[in-house]
Amino acid sequence: MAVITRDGTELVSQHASTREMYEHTKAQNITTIFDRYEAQQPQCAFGKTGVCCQLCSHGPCRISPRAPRGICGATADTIVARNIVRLATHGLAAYSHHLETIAKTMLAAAEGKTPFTIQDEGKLRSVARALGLDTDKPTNELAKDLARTALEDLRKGADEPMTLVEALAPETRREVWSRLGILPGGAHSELRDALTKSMTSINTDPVDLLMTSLRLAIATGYAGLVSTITLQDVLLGTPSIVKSEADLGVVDSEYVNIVAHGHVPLVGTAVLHASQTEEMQALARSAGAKGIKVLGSMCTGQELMQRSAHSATGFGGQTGNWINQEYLVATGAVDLVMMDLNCSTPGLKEVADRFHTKLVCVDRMVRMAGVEDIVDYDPAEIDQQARKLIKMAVEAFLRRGRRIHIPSRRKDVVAGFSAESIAGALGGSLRPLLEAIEDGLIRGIVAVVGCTNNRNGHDTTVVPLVKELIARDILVVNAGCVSSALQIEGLATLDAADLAGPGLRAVCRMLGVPPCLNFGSCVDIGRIATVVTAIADEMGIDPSELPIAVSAPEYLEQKAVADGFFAVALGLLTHIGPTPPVTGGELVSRILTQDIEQLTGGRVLLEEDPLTAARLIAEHIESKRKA
Ligand code: XCC
Repeated sequence: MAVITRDGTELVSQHASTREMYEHTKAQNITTIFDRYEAQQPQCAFGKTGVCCQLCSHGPCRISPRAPRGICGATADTIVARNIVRLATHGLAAYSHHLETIAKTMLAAAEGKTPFTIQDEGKLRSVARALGLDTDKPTNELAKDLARTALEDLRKGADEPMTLVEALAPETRREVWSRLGILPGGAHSELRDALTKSMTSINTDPVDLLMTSLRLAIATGYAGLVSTITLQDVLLGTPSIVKSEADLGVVDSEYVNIVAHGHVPLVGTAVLHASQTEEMQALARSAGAKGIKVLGSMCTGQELMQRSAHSATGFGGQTGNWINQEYLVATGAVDLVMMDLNCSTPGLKEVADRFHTKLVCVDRMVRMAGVEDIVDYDPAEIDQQARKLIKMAVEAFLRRGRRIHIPSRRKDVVAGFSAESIAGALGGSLRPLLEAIEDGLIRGIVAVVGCTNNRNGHDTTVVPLVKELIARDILVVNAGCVSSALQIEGLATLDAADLAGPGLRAVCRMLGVPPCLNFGSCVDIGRIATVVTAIADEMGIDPSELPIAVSAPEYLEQKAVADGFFAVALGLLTHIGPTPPVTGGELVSRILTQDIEQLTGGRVLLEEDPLTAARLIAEHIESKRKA
């Protein structure tokens, strides 16, 4: 099977290595995502446009010209908006679990109850200052206060403003959100309210439901993105610029290969550290391996890569994004996959069953039918847990079959960008970057973020989109599964400056950075929001006035929906593809793509063609420059 791309060519994936592995799985009669995608065609047009309601036992109701209302009387717009709220709710719920896990680990670290220790004291003190905590306290006491502030914020009532929003959001934004009545309270209360509202016949006003989505998104921004990444930096270290590698060719058949797969980088980090001890290396050698490699996959992999300057050796590189997971296991050389939250697909089990690969759930939320190995992360036990996982991987290595097929491709990568590491590279401040934007050498910045999606072919939208943006002298900062796509296609190298327009190329050469700055995982959208806030502060304007836009060109799941609304709430043009299930609601579509700009300054751009999207984004950036 193949996806027929816009230019008429047949393509399942942008990446030669993934295509090679797809042919390899087909030859072995292994069914994978591209086959299942085809088997699902044609997909339901009602679901695709968002006008299917399955909430009550009268349903499913599907809106059509013949039946313009559901049995209860709900309109297409009500159904679409209610479905969207429910998607955003899922997103915030998963993010709040991530923050809670990190905050509890920080608390345990400060109490000496886990091997994790505070790695970035400077960041701890600066965020504590912003939150109004007593920074005269010793490090661990302050870390406890910070962790407790985050945990308390999660549990506040809906009518109690979030401390994280008050302290970390731009003042101009807080004014806008307060005026619109969408300043969120505690994340858990917001989740309860949104779930209640989106039940059968409680809140059927599409406009109010959209405002609820914005409210959830602001909670997501500060209880899911900004605070999670900030606490993660305090606990694991702030990224610094580092060289690494990406693509399936990083799998090395001579090593015990352990894959860190998901979003929450705690187990991955602990296993990476434990794998470097002589005891564990000797264990691997005694099994006949050269040693142990911890390989990155999806967002956890990006987190490990971003901080790999801190971890000396052992990080083996990034294998790819979520669509690659079955092909990664089908190399036959992956011994163990640590599945943290989220994006381990059920299809992975079927492929793993054809090989020796052990799948292990390492987060209490993650379970998969047929997977019996469970090592739920526990900060107090993580040392033993890491060793146990490595031992399981070595045992699996001993059962490895002969059917090994590893594509040879691997690309050099420059990663580790953060506000701090960029400022460090620029001599201590972001000013030189802002001057390059003011002078017009760089026209603006686009945050290209989020997942990858097979609807138009794997990574076949994000790669041409980014090439077109940099050719138009627009700096790209990237986070999420798109990062792997850009790394594999060589866009995270210094040489990629050759593909940029003359202005951006000159800046990249001068600073020695790629035209796409890797910020890491989708949680690192919080890092991007922090940089946007810092730039707006530095220039004394609101984020909505900056020549900045966001693009999630291959969004997949519910966290991305919450992220997208957050970007709109921040006042930014937000390109989203493939088209989300909103087009069945005329009013909802109009609000999201037009009217909302009057309220937040941001709006949604729906466009599936990458070159058209790049042109429209560039036009938006030019209009902001003029203003
Ligand atoms: Fe999942 Fe992050 Fe999306 Fe990738 S980017 S498909 S969520 S792994 Ni977050």
